Amino acid sequence: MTKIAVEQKVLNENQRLAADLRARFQQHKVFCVNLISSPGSGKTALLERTLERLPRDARVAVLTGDIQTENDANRLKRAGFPVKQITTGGTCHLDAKMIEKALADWPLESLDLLLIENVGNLVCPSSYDLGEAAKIVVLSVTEGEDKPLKYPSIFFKSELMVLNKVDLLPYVPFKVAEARENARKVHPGMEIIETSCTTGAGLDEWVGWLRSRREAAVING
Ligand SMILES: Nc1nc2c(ncn2[C@@H]2O[C@H](COP(=O)(O)OP(=O)(O)O)[C@@H](O)[C@H]2O)c(=O)[nH]1
Ligand SMILES: [Mg+2]
Repeated sequence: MTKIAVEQKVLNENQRLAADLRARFQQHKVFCVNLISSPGSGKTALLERTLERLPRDARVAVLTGDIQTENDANRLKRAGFPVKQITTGGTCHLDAKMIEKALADWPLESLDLLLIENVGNLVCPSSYDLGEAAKIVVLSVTEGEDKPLKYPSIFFKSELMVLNKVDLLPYVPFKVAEARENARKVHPGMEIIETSCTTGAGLDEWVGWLRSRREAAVING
């Protein structure tokens, strides 16, 4: 088989598993989001700040992916909600099979919200559906405003861009208006929320987005 044929077979198999996961999430009314960014944009920090803002009895769980280490799971567990690390051992993205395996002993009927932090990478994760209701791309102001143009696939497929680390804007030559324009060139109408995980700016808007998007998903099935 050629390399392309093998890749297509892997992606088709992933699509089948992701469709099963999506059906299970819908059946149990679990709103699942898949956070994607370069390493270091602040996915884990955003999830830490999100969990801190949720009520103690929120029915939320987190799966966090990295090539090695349990560091992110250890950070996220401090909030007291169920968290599992998926270490891929070299693979540059999460796939649907990894999610299915990680969920094997988590009853979906006990969850309303499943937050997935993908492996830090703007390329490969965009090709692997995890059964999520929404992909969210995180871009931080230290990465350059041209990234939506350089890595269009993930910006095209994400419903929302979280523009993080806005507290650093006084110190970096990052043009917010240009970054927003570039994101919308690739994905017209894309939602954008500016956040800082250190000052807390934009975090209420982000948590509000999660809440209202979840309600819409549950109502519309
Ligand atoms: N100044 C600033 N630093 C941040 C912010 N969000 C995350 N960081 C820092 O950026 C680094 C990478 O964050 P992390 O959450 O591990 O990113 P991840 O690799 O995308 O999960 C850490 O040192 C964070 O403390 C932010 O909004 N502002
Ligand atoms: Mg992380």
